[in-house]
Amino acid sequence: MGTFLKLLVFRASATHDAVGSRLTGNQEEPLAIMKLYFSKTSPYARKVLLVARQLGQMDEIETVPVNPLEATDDFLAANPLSKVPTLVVEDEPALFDSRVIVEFLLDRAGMNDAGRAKTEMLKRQALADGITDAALATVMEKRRPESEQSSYWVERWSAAIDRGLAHLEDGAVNALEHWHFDAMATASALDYLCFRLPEIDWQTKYPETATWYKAACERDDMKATDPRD
Ligand SMILES: N[C@@H](CCC(=O)N[C@@H](CS)C(=O)NCC(=O)O)C(=O)O
Repeated sequence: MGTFLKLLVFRASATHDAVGSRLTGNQEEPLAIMKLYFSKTSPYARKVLLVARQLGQMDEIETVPVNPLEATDDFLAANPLSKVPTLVVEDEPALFDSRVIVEFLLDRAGMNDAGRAKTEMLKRQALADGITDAALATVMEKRRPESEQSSYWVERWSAAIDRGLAHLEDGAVNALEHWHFDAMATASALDYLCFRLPEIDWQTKYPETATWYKAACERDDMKATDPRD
């Protein structure tokens, strides 16, 4: 872990120990010391929310909905790229993108073991995020005037999604037996495909991945973060 991140983790947990809760009457209420800029329909933000839920960190996080396409000054000051998710911890410079935030939350929970298994999980997360990248780009392109859309790029993204799914079906999905961040990234990516690009009939073509996806969708945290609600 780099010095900067170590410092952030230390400061965040030290501050949390000191002021992480406040007394209201006789009840102790957790105090949110992290602010997550998110959008309900962002699959990257959904992944981060799933990780935070799994790590029991939601009490410490204030969620702030933003439309990154119509960003406020507050949000742009936090993330010059104007993308969600973005995490602000106390008065420290904001953290982005979603993979950096996942690392930070795992560190904060003391659950970030390095090693070969972690590298494989990062790779599966990259695969899932890559499918999401291609799907999101397709969705955005299709919202542009038809005459301005690039069929070259839409076909390239479509091919990337299909190869990504084939790679999942060929084995990566078998490694997703535990609900770790790689599984959360994959579930978010697959559900984004169903949500925004239902015309892609990937579930018939990739049945093992479809079975895994259906089971993931039964989870309470997946239901609680469903972008359709
Ligand atoms: N690599 C980034 C991607 C984040 C991203 O592209 N988020 C989209 C929403 S799904 C966004 O904020 N788009 C606004 C923009 O690109 O201006 C991550 O993993 O966080």
